[in-house]
Amino acid sequence: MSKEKLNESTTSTEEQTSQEENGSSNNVGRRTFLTASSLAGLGVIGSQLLGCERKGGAPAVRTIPAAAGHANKSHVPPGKHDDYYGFWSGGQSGEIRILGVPSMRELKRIPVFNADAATGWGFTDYSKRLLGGVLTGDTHHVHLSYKDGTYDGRYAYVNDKASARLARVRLDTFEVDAIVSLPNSNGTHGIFPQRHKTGYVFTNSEFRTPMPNNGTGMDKPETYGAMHTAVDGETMQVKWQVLVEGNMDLCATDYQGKYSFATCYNSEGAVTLEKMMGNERDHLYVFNIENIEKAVKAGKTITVGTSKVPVVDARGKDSAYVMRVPVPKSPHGVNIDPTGRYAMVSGKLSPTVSVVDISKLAAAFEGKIKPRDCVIAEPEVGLGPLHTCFDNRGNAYTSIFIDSVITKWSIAKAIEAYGKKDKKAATAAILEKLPVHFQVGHTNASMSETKDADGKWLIALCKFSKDRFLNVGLLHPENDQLIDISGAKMELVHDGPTYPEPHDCVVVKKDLIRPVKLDPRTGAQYTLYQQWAKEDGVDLLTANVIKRKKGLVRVYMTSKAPKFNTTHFTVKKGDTVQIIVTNQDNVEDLSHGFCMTHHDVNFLVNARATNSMTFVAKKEGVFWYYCPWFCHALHLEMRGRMLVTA
Ligand code: CUK
Ligand code: CUA
Repeated sequence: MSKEKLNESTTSTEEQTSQEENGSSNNVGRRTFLTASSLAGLGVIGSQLLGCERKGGAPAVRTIPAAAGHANKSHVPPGKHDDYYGFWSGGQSGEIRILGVPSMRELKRIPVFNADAATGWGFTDYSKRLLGGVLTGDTHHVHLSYKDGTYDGRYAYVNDKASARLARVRLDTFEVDAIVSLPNSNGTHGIFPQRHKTGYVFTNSEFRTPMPNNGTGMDKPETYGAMHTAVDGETMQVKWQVLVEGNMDLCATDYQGKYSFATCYNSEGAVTLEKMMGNERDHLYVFNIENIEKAVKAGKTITVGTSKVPVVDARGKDSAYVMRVPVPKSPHGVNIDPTGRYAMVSGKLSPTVSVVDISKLAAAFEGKIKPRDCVIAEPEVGLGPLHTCFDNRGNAYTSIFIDSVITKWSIAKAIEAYGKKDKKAATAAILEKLPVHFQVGHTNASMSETKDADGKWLIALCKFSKDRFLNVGLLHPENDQLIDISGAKMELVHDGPTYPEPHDCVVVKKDLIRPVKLDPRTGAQYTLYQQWAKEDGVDLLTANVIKRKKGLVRVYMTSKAPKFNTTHFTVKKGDTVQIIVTNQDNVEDLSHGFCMTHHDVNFLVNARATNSMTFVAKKEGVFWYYCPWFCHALHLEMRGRMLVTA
């Protein structure tokens, strides 16, 4: 949609008066706010928003000029490694994906909240315990554990928006080791770990619900609330929650461990889209962790519903626990710059990014200044700003959804221009706008979420690829574009089609991640199998044992290429059978697996790992089981028989 058109449809907002205390130095042109009237008809103008012209209902066809060929920069020759690990959330796939950057080669998918036939995740006994029967998920934000402001290579955390869960991945094995359900939370969206050490991982509830959510109160949305939840990143236990009135979107933490942040796009407390866009300003919530911890310690808390987690009730007005910094309008992303001084809050329905000076927050908490006084710049970056990342030269890069650009701007110049009448200064802060293809959501840059941002690569995670790739039917790939930001100008170097729909990624220097190649035989999964073996008087490492207890038959075996040490066993029709396989190969990448034909049983057993799955023997007969992973010249012979008798 052209800007003229958008302005035309929004001029009425000029008459609206701000309901917030007005930062007098607010230099934002109101006319560019997006309003209910301009966006409620999204269905009508949607095709324009997406930049495709539809005539007479015919599908849009538009030739996209090929991007200039800078492909060599992203080329990593065969046999060579990438410089960075990219951790991608997997969106509705419920997984995490690992990419090499800059090649953008997909190296691995880590099943998290989804069921995965390749590995058996979601079907194996251990994964079932973690997932509790819920096999869909929606992962938006993946972040790693920190020490002293940079990644320590221990864990990755990821949210499940669909079922309010937080999962942790061990970065030695690249496997999930814990999943926690978050009480009193609906639509858990933004997450962020503390950056000074492995402390809390904070999560935001995006959807407000009645508190407690017990089947009453639907018609009183003014009483709904949402939770900012602190999970212990070591134990993965929920420590406390803060109850606020507005819905929270993205999450961030400072570098000192003093504050966590949440954008709030619905200060109206509405339950319909039109009404959620009523206010000119919403908020950045700032949570004061020390004060909250004190309240928890002193027992100044409530419990909500059936959960025993202590809850600090901070609804309604500013307190020692939560402060609301007014920012325009329905803000989305909040990102902290690598110096740790500024929180950048993207306006979404305002063409601005609000720069919050973190060093001023203490004075605002003490009531010495107004919360809005913490805003020290508000550059106009384009229509629909969503997320911001950084280089190491004082520049910020904001993803602009509606305009489909990445806007590069100077933080120092934006601060300088704030409040000045002189339009030149404001223009000077905006350095460059690079078109991306198309409708970019998140953007992130190499090491951008750490103090060691290095200004090399930027990823633009575009929601639509239109016709930039071969047509593959109804659902098109998304387009994760790689942009070189090391020079004076941004340079698009690679189009990366992705299966829907990663939202966010972090790009991490490869030396910071230290994966193992053989299962370390530590952690919760291995402990579970050791426990079973102990109960049954079995040695996992040599087991060739069948243990029968009421209705349950445990079959322990080992695998070593190209053999299972158990070549046949017998069970009765109706028995519940648990197959426990320990891989005795001490050779990296020598994975075996176990597939029981006709029983929906198929799982992976990595080198030195133990894994298991349970099924019911429903039908008499001889059934072959086999190793589904090509492990040896005699791999096809790696099999055995189960006899099911009447
Ligand atoms: S959200 Cu998707 S573009 Cu879930 Cu991080 Cu902003
Ligand atoms: Cu073991 Cu194939």
